[in-house]
Amino acid sequence: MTLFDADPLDLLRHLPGWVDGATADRWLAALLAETPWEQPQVRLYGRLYPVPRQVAWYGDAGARYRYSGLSHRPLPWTPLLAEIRAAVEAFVGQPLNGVLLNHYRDGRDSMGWHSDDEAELGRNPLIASLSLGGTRRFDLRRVGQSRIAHSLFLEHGSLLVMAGATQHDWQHQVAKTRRPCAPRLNLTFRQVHPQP
Ligand SMILES: O=C(O)CCC(=O)C(=O)O
Ligand SMILES: [Mn+2]
Repeated sequence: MTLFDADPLDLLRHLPGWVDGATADRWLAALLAETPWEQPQVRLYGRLYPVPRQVAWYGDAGARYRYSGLSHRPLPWTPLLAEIRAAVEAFVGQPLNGVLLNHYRDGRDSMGWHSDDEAELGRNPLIASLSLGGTRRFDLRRVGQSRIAHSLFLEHGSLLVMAGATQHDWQHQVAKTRRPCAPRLNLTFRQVHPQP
């Protein structure tokens, strides 16, 4: 069986409990403590706003990545992130040369509708997204439509793998919520092809 077969979510695999609870707890505590978080500013209608979450970009030397309107030089892999990358690469069977860490401190932190369609990800990128900490809802809608077509609850230790044309046909978001929720980390592993 291949990792991906037919269904609207055919290009998406959600694997709750991909990593055991004790390991997920260890990864969460260490990453919360050791990551040099940043909160980049984005320009919206001529004004600068901090993005509503904290981020960090790690990767192989040269794996520059553009997000929030700026090109980011990667931080070098830590032993822990190298360990997690090796486990994810072994699972998906593809190299992944960078990881974007997102820290959602509480329900006010969020990520708006977008596709991961930056040029440096190539045409049909495989993106492997590990969730640690509080559960948050991950919504999907078709490009050009406002209706949410699918929602997934991304739990502690789950892996979501997006592949193929997901990023052409679909957008995703992690919406703000008024429900109390524990801090959440999301690690999206990507293969970046630096642009000239
Ligand atoms: O936090 C998530 O689950 C989604 C993160 C995401 O979409 C991204 O980093 O591009
Ligand atoms: Mn995304």
